[in-house]
Amino acid sequence: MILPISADLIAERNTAHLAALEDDYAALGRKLARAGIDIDAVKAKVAQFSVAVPSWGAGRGGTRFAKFPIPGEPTNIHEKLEDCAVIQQLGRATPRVSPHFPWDKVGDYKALREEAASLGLGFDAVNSNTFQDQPGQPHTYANGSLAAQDAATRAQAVEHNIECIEIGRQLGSTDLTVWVGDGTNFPGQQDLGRSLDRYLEAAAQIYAVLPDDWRMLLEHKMFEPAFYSTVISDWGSSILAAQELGPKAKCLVDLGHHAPNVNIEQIVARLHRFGKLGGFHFNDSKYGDDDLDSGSINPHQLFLVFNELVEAELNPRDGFNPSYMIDQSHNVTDPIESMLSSAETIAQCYAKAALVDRAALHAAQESNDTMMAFQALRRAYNTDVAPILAMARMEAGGAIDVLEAFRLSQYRSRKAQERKAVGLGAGIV
Ligand code: LRH
Ligand code: MN
Repeated sequence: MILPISADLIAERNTAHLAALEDDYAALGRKLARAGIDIDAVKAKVAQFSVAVPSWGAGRGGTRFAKFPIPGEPTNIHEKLEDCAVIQQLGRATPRVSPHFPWDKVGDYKALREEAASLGLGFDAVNSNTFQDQPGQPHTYANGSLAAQDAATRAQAVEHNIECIEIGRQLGSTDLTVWVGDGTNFPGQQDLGRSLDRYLEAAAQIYAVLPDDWRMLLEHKMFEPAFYSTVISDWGSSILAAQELGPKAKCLVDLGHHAPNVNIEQIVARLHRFGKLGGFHFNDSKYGDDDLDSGSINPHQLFLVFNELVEAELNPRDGFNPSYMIDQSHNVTDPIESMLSSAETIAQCYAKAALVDRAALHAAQESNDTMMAFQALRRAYNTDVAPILAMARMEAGGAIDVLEAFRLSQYRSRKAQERKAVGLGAGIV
């Protein structure tokens, strides 16, 4: 396996950081032991934890106003895979890539799967795209896709999703993520009931061809690109649609797809309760679907989501195997640095949630000792778990200080020499 960053550089920098890491790890180990927690057991859980990176996150993102490319950013799926391999080589927590079609379309998917494997990568959920028109496309999605009024347009959208499943089978995926931007900008523009019926009828045609070991992950979103109504706008619409479709249909929670201050961790608990928690698109936001770096605005919310996931792990419902994926738009940072930092933050929230003294929490909950219940979570949240993640990462061959190693590798400036420049533009990719 030829990996993009020099293993000697990683080893040399790890040697420089090792003594400090071992000191921090030992000190944290003593602190956790006093609470009856074995730090090596938590490290083992963290070593098993992983989150997929979005192929579309490897390039600079933008808004409707503008996108500011950086020299050396990837221009196709091959270069995106190379960059995702850097994130996996240094961080050791992102061994899978979630591709998006047709953005990542190639001629030979078997070869693409081998190419990814040669970089230490596999593929997670495939994402369909019926929110943009492609050159030469017979029917426009301007008035929707799976919920479109026009039957030929719905059929085209169904066909595209079935094509994504076929591609995914060749890539070794077992999940199809279906997000549709279908909705309206004006009251009365579409019948709110009939548009959902059209969506359900079309989604059922996709569901009908899902391979036995596959899942269809329905992604709800409150608004954008539609600004009056959205067909699958919230977890309620999503779980009802998933229940209507069948056991292989689950719900995907994109953290940025809710109104400000919505209790997302409770949505996670509800979807889990009914066996419909299929996956996540991790990111953060302050206002709308800002697609900011995970935990960069509200790390406590991300911790509380993982607190529900650890509780769910302890009380599994049918098929509890949520797909963890990042979905961010890197408008002002180097995408590799953002995904290294975000994967670290996500894994930190998982590790903190694993530190919660569940017996003390449950006892306080059962005796209505509100303060001690809250303190059981807060103690874990306040624990600096960075030494555990760094030790797990180093033992897996990664870098103790991922951003230092990435910058010292001068990977981006090397790619700026090799890759063609990305043109100015606007939009998410
Ligand atoms: C929609 C969304 C969806 C992707 C797109 C790139 O906002 O979250 O998951 O298809 O972003
Ligand atoms: Mn998403």
